[in-house]
Amino acid sequence: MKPACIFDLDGVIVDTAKYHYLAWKRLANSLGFDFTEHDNEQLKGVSRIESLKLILRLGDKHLNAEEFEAALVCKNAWYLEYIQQIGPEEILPGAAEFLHSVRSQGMKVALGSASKNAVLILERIQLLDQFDAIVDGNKVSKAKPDPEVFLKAAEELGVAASDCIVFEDAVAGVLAARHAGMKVVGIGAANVLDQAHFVLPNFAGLSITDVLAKFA
Ligand code: G16
Ligand code: MG
Repeated sequence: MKPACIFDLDGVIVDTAKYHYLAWKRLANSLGFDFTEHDNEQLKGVSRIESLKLILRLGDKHLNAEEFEAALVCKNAWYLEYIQQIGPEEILPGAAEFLHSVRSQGMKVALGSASKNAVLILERIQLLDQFDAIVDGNKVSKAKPDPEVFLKAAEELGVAASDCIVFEDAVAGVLAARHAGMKVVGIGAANVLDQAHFVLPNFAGLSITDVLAKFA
């Protein structure tokens, strides 16, 4: 069977981490503590709920169930406000061309993201039509490193897990792909993503043929 590709969103297709950071920082400040860009690194690929738990631990702050829910709603409203502005110019280097190269080989493409805002973001950056299946935070109950998101993506594409290549920028995402029994290409720093089969700094100048050659 022809291999299929599954892409993470934030950090692979587009850098939404900076907008998540602005919204989390605004929330932390409203609760009376600060949240740094360094702390934000820990949130990459982590679901909204788990991110808030982590931030509250960092700020040594306790919220009751009602306040916790209100904080999630508030953060997301601020995040949506920031991403209203994004467009195709925010697509990460080479990512759109890489997607086109995958499709031109007749290979299927899925999104496997923790974000509940994935469809909105893909619409804004005008890449929604490049995906045969979208599995996002609205469709899964278990966060990465659980393999659920990628296994669902393979199922929606009708492709065996062992025939899928995942592209991920987060450690939890690389582990999720491994747990799913898939091949995984890390996007980012090789020393951080050392569980990936191999790591690329980004997609600039690359096509799927370069990646397939590495797995041959
Ligand atoms: C992304 C980000 C995370 C974010 C998560 C949930 O994951 O990396 O920082 O917390 O989505 O996003 P939302 O609040 O929009 O549901 P991914 O899996 O696309 O890298
Ligand atoms: Mg990511």
